[in-house]
Amino acid sequence: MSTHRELANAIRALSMDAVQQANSGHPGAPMGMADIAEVLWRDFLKHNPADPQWLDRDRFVLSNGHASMLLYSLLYLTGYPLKLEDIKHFRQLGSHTAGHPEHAPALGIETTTGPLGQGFANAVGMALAEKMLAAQFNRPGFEVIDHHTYVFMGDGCMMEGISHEAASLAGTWGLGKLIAFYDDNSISIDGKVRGWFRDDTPKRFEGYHWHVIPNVDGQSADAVTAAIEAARAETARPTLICCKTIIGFGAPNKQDTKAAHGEALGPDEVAAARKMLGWNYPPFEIPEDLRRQWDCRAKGAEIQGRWSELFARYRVAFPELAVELQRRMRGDLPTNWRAGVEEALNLPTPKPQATRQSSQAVINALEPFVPEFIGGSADLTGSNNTQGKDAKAITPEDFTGHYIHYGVREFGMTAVMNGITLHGGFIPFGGTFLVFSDYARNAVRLGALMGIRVIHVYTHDSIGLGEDGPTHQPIEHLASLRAMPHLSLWRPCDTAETAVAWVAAIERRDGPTALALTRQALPQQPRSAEQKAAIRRGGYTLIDCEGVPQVIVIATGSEVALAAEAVRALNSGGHRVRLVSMPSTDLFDSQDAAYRDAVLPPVVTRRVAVEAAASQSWWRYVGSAGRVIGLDRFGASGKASDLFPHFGFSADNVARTIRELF
Ligand SMILES: Cc1ncc(C[n+]2csc(CCOP(=O)(O)OP(=O)(O)O)c2C)c(N)n1
Ligand SMILES: [Mg+2]
Repeated sequence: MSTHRELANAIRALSMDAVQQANSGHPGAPMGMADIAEVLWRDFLKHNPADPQWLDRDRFVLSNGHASMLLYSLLYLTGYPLKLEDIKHFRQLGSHTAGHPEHAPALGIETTTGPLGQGFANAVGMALAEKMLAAQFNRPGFEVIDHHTYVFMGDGCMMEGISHEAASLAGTWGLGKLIAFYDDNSISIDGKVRGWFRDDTPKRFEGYHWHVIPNVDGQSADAVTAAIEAARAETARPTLICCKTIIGFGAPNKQDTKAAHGEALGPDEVAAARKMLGWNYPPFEIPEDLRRQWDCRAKGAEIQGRWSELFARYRVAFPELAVELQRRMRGDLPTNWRAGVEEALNLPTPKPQATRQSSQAVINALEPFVPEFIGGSADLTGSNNTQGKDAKAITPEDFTGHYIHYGVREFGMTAVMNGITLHGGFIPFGGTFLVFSDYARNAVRLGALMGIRVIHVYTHDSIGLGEDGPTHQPIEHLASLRAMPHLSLWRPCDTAETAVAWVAAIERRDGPTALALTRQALPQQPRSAEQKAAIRRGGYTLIDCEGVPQVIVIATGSEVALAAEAVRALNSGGHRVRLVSMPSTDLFDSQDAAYRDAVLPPVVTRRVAVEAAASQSWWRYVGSAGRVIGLDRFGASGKASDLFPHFGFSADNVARTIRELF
């Protein structure tokens, strides 16, 4: 039997060798946290490396994602499908061992981390999902959902503001199965953190109602073991284990300095570290007997086997619940989903309605069909219209609800939603004002990068929100969200388009969707069945003319109605103008060329786009001969009905602009 230290040194050796070979990466945190990781992964973590996606596994998140070699070492050593070859190709193009961990559930990488603090918030989302799923599916004697979420975080995660949002939520909810390890090594990139980070972190987390275990020697396997046992014994509160560690532990000349943080140690220091650690093996070589002791597959199979027996009995006792749980964890939609879609697409639309209210109606229509819905808002429930009529909110005492009051925490909400989706079993959506999507933006981006289903409900989508003024009026947000790869954005013009947007968002399994919705009422546009079906293509002809159009007008959301007024007037005066409604540019762009050219015939070069937002999105559609009626300045405080004409958003101005092109 090897000592804990010998086993941990396998992580240190792999990490410093891989970083040295790549001549790039971060050896310090993996070497400093190796002792903690060894104890957690070998003695406590409930996992089966042979089945990385077993639904009741413990979740592990490396929030200090720069320590990626720590995770890769653990995955390789414990027997996940990650190979030694992958580790030798650390940070090389096309390898599984990217610079920072990239979501790969089949390999055991639970989430993409690197932007500090967000992994921690993802972990809070995962722990919340576990608790909600357990509340919905466990039955007395059948704890089929019963796992912990462990997260490693460094000084950087602690300094980031999002750690406040996420920790505050976790403490409020009492997520007793969330266990965080703080790598308290007093070093960040610029050096000793004392000059820029003196928080009393234990007191801070006690203030959030966490169970805090301070002053743990992170280099002592015994101390770490005792701390994890104490953390697991606490079931009512999340636990923070504050571990004092030495960055780069084992590298004699660089440990405990910023030099160990983010660059290869260099051949001399790597050799010196081998000596200090007593590691007498060549690079990338782990002696067989250490490999054997690290391999967690046999133990994992046994633990999973016990769960499978429990689940088999659950399946007999509660056959419907068992099938439903498995469906939800796969992310498949319910078998009667089409019936829900029919309801949503055929909502009565008698009168003008704000699209945020249309969205509410769609949520109400879909909610009985989609039990995995978990709605929410960053304290704007009444404005975002995100709470379904039968969706009761979760509370610290009752996690069976389908709605989350996230409080005023847009970034935290968004990263928590990512965590919920990553855990599985839910389709989260959360609301705020479009202008505050900026606060949440990097979490939206990570959701897009990971390709996960999360729905962002952004209301008050233009100057149309009126009196709250330019601080609240989004301008560049639509363009900037459209610039984000793999995010699907919808800006519907009425109830019919809003319903299609929601259905598309829910059916889009491999990426997030943002819905930009109005505060103010919009008229309902008449459509043929064919036009209705074409909404799903992202852009379609809403009003056509006889023959080849002289001018094509493209509009979105609240500007469709005023463009329609202008186009109808011109056409009845004998002109030939086509109106294209373009609620989703990304979906339109993904259509085949024949469809796109049918909607926007290349011969028609006289084009006008109308959107009460930054013009940047539209030049590629209207071309250099075209016009954009947009808003390339900040808005103003005033009534929406005054602001729209003031900034040129009127049927008259649209008609005038079209006429200029005849
Ligand atoms: C949001 C964000 N800002 C900045 C960075 C760049 N960065 C990577 S590591 C790091 C310092 C982190 O310090 P710490 O968490 O203490 O890590 P340690 O040096 O102890 O490994 C910074 C600033 C980042 N990855 N994410
Ligand atoms: Mg540090």
